Amino acid sequence: MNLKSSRMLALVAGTLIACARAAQAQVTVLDPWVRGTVEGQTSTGAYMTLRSNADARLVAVTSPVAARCSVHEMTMSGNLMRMRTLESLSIAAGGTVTLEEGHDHVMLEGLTRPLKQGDTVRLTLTFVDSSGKRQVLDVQGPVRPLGAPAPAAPGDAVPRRTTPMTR
Ligand SMILES: [Cu+2]
Repeated sequence: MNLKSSRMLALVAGTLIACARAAQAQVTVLDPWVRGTVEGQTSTGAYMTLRSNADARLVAVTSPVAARCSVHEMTMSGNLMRMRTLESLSIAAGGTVTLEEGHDHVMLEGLTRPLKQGDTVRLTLTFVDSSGKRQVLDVQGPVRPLGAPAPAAPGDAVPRRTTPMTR
């Protein structure tokens, strides 16, 4: 094998390794749930913990029970809590992002029906990794009634958010 062809081989091998790495990006959704509603209420929140072994972004959420789903960031403006739509939500490699009440959450708007305890809500989450590869995950979130305490998050003992958000 001459020098030129061995260089070519190294280049091909490098590309294959890069592809294999990109293919490994895997997001896991833990403990999804949705807050129940009362008659006439048209929006609610969905909560969950997201984990990824590689850099990834949550870029879209859809649900059959809502006309629109988006990721909202909660910020304090003086004494007022404000919600703002995020274009995407970043999860760093090996990191965890928790969406919980009073903090960042998935907003379901234009609800097609009231959500009662015992219902399950399907959420379809689309993630994109750093190579542009998409991963679509369907999860089923149980409905917890208004006023019921939120379940203990799996990572309660660790800081709520370990990865920075995309603004
Ligand atoms: Cu919101």
